[in-house]
Amino acid sequence: MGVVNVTPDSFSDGGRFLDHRAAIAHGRSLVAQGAHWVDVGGESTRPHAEPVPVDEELRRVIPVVEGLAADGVAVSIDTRKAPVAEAAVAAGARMINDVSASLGVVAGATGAAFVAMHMLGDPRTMQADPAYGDVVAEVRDFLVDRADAARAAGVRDVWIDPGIGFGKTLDHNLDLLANLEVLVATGYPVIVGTSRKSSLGTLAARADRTRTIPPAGDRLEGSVATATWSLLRGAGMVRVHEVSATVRALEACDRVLAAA
Ligand code: PMM
Repeated sequence: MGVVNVTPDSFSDGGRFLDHRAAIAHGRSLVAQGAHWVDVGGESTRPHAEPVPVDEELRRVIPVVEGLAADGVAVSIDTRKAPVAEAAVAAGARMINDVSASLGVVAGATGAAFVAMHMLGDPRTMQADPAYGDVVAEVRDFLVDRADAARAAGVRDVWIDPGIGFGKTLDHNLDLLANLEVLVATGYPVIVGTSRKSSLGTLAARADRTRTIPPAGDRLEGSVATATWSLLRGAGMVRVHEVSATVRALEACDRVLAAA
């Protein structure tokens, strides 16, 4: 899944694709690089981000969803708002990617696929000292509950996502990635989004033996490594910004696996 953020302030690519034509062109190029899905979002969920009004989110995303869907692209809408999800599906989106895991009923009513992601709190507060007893078990139990509810609401294609970086420290994120098989064992297909996230900046600074955290656009190696790790450990999809590099890495791993 390739990412198109139509926002002024996303941590990873904020401001680059606010123009609808640029966003559509970027989505098309991600498909040409090998993405099966394009995830279109109009509200930044980076730590401390303020919510965006519905009208503004609609204005940002609907023309982009329409433009890509008209080209036959499988579009996912990244939103926490029912009216945005409904309008996006009406405009051609086939999946609702919901970081609040609360739109299962909307997905059921519209016939869209659904991603239930785990987040502790909301973007304004989530990185203020997140704490768990057992992060892997708690995330799994939450996701199974939300996924079961979405199924009961009539959604046929339900995905679960541990929500890397959403109310989690570096150690929480590593724990979730190291124990991905616990999520895979639920039987729900798993999607993972590590791309460009701040934990990877921290790890890159350690690898460089400096204290300088590289900016979001310079975290490719960790993004590709963790996407590859996730797929090898059983995830069914990864959400990434750099599609071409990820596809190349996966192709190399696939060849090795085929020869094993
Ligand atoms: N991360 C972001 C936004 N949406 N959706 C899912 N399912 N999983 C994620 O990890 C996720 C998401 C934040 O990153 P961005 O700035 O790249 O959109």
